[in-house]
Amino acid sequence: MARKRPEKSTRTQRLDSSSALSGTPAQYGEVEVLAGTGGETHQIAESDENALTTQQGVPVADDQNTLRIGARGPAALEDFHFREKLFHFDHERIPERVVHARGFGAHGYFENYESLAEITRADLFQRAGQKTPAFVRFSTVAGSKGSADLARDVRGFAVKLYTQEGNWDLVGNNIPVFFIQDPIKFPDLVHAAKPAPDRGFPQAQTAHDNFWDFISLSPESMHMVMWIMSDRTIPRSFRFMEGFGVHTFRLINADGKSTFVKFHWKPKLGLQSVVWNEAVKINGADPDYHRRDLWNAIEMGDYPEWELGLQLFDDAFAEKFAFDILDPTKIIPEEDVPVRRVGRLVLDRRVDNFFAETEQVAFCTQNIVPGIDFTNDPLLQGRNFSYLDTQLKRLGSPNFTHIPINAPKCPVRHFQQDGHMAMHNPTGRANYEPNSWGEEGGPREFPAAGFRSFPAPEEGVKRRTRSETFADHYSQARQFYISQTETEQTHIINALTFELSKVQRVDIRARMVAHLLNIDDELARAVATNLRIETMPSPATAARPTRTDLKPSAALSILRNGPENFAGRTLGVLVTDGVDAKLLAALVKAARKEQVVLKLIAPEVGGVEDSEGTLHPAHEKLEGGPSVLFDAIAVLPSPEGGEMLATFPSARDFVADAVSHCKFVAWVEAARPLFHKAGVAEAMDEGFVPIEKPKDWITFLTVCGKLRYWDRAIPPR
Ligand code: HDE
Repeated sequence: MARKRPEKSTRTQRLDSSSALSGTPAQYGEVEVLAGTGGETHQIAESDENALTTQQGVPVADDQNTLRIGARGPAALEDFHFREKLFHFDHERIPERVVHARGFGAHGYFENYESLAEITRADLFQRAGQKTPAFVRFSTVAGSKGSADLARDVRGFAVKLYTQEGNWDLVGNNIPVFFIQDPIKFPDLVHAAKPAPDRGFPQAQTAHDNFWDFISLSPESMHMVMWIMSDRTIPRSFRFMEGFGVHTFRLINADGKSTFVKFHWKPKLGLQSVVWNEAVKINGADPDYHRRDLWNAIEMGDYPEWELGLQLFDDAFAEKFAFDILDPTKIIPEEDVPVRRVGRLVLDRRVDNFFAETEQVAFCTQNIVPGIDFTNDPLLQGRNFSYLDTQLKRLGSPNFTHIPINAPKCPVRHFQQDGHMAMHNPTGRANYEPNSWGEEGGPREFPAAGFRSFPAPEEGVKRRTRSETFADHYSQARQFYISQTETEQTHIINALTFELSKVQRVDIRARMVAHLLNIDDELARAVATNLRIETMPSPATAARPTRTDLKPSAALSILRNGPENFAGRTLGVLVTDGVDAKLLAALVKAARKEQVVLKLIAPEVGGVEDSEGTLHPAHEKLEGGPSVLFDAIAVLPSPEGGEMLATFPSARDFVADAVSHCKFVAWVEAARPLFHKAGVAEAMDEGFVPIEKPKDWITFLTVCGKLRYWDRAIPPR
């Protein structure tokens, strides 16, 4: 209902002398003034259209002062506005997720390339070009909501697809295997990884005794250990990582035929990670590095994209495959079952409200649609219980599907009713079925096309057990390790060394080395040497001997699956007053052509004046824009600027870090004094690209397609 416009001349506002500056008038005595003449920035509603109200819709006249008896007297209990405001504030938080608390989401769509009707009757796969709305939430696992983005951790890759036949949640990770084989171990795994119960630290990291104690007592986790110690757990951005459904699922066609499937998400921009020393520094320089990257990419219209890949196989393959397809600690190498790319996922819309969307989104592995079904992967079966249960705790009501982000975008008709916060309430008399109320009796079962479980025959003895076919814990760990490039193997050795060096109990360190001996002898010996373990332990007792006949798989390496171009990456350009105007203009042009993002870094954020007198505002002041935030750097000072930068520790770090992180460096002659002081002048290798004329930028940006100059050795840290 429209409210009456307040009379301008009768409204009062209280001012203090500082209000014009601060924009937040406080009360130091009362002054009667005309509405709208308050502080310069403090705005007063001129009409009811933007009048502040209480939750009950009552217009609020004063939101700066509580109601009190006398200027220095007690507060009045009848101040309903104050009480309502504080009451709501006190209850603003919902429980953070026990795992995957820190996450970031975005909207988009899935587009199907071709009809997959032969394999599945799932509606979203029926027609070429069909688009299905999607919401994706990426996350880390161990850290709290406020932890830093570049913790060494698995990343969640949870996709909600709002299909015409209900919501399908594919709740995956950026690693295709998991630590454990039985869901009953999940609380133990998570407890061991999270801060210790007595001290409440360490936060968002696995480099501590409890984690490695549990892991070293759980040989089934060794394959996953290889993945988490690789650079997969320090991705450059969500945009450059793969996603995996992990478990084997079923696709069911209209005839009821089942095909086994493993789901993959392949990033269009290729795979890319950072190095550990860089990750540590990024966490300090920009703890929101990954969420900012996703936000910025979408804001710039550079929409992140993944292709959905299917590994499809039948019972015959499952029978002859060396490992159990129900074992979530195993992959099926892409060389054995190729990944068929069937569609693309595009993220083209950022959230409007973080809480409403990213925080309240409720993924449930049990959310599947006709045409998709579960298998007996024990972890998947356990997850199907856990996710629904956790949503009730977090969102507080069985009506969490009424929240827009969780609501299906297809018709929903049922007799479930009432409960906290019920938003959609049935009308009419019938709230049960079967009923005799005819057309007014509400929805009915739909045998023709409703969801039916695949009628897999099941039998067995009821007992607590683990299948014999799950017993090989080392062969695929070894296969992963031998599939890595030398650089990546070095990173795995360094990561294990770092993590185990933080473990105080020497017996736990040795126990891990005993497992590594079952994976790769050189790996185990390198880690043992780095830890200075004087007496090599015996290999851990293995339930099955390690197979050495598994072939390396190129798909498992990040570096073998890079993009070979620099598109979507960021170049940090260090400039000073007097920067060569022509070179800078040519760089801007070349970067635009190659879809590279430029960030100008300058001694002052106000910017620099180029050699022709044009002012270029900087994106970052030098101290706020260390080179760890960029994929490559260009150092373009004027001659005086080069001498000046050489005296700045932050400029020296800018260069030295980029070099030690194997980044490509574009440079002009005037950068030499800085290089000299940064200690890199002696080591200028082919990763340093001199820029003398505008077209040198093309050479540089082409070279940057390799992302890093790995030939520059990184000494173990
Ligand atoms: Fe989860 N997991 N999980 N998980 N998981 C949760 O659900 C759980 C597992 C994954 O962005 C929780 O809503 C059990 C594997 C992602 O909101 C919880 C087991 C994989 C997300 C839960 C697993 C995942 C979660 C916590 C072992 C990769 C974040 C909050 C049986 C395939 C989803 C929540 C988001 C979240 C339980 C193992 C991925 C507690 C019991 C394997 C991406 O229900």
